[in-house]
Amino acid sequence: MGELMKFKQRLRRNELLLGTMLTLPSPEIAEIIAACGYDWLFMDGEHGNLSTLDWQRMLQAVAGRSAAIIRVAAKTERDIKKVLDIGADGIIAPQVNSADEARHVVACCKYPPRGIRGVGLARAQGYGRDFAEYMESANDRIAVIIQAEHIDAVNNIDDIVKVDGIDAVFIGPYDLSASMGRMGEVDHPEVVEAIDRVGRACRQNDIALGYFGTTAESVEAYIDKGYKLICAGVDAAFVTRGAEQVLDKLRP
Ligand code: 3PY
Ligand code: MG
Repeated sequence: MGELMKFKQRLRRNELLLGTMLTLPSPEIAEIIAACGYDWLFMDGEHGNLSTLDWQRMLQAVAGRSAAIIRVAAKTERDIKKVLDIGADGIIAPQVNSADEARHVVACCKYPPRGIRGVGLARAQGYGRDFAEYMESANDRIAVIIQAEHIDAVNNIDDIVKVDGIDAVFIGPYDLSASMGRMGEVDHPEVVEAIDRVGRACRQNDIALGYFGTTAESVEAYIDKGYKLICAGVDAAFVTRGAEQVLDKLRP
């Protein structure tokens, strides 16, 4: 549980948190990447083909070396409860486009009376051994991260950032660009201006900012802009690039 508090504390202190994305249902890859020293892992249940049991095995392999933040497939009480119960350090909710949706996500992450998270024995509380301590602190310890990745979210951002309980807003540049009719053009001036609008609203409300890029180079501009929750690279792409490099060197 120590790692859990540390991630939220570091987010609150506005420290740079470097992460990468895991999309493959492999405890071994999670173990290898965690051992590299990433601050956090973006475990993707939205596009990745991962079950709750896959995530649990991956969390066991990571063993607290990196914070494990799971992106849920759907912003439902059921999906969010399941990933928190297995011991995720926080969740990322995709496509949060209004203040009402943001309020619902926060409520799903919090036990009553603050929210609607169901109570049950699970790995998160040592299968019951740490039940009382977890119940007491979970509402404060779990990181609630919402994604701004649609032009509707940009247009509603001033209301969204006022919702109590949001720990970070994470930009999804690919979906955002797609929603603006510029799919994949993440550096197009109109897309960058939309992202900067989100950035300004978050800064005014003291909310940490996150950004995703497929390479180190693609996130550098956002680190320079003060974004702290950075996710660079994807597990499958690491394997592809490494394998291609060797073959390219050897092929006559
Ligand atoms: C996007 O770019 O749409 C993402 O969701 C990245 O996390
Ligand atoms: Mg997205």
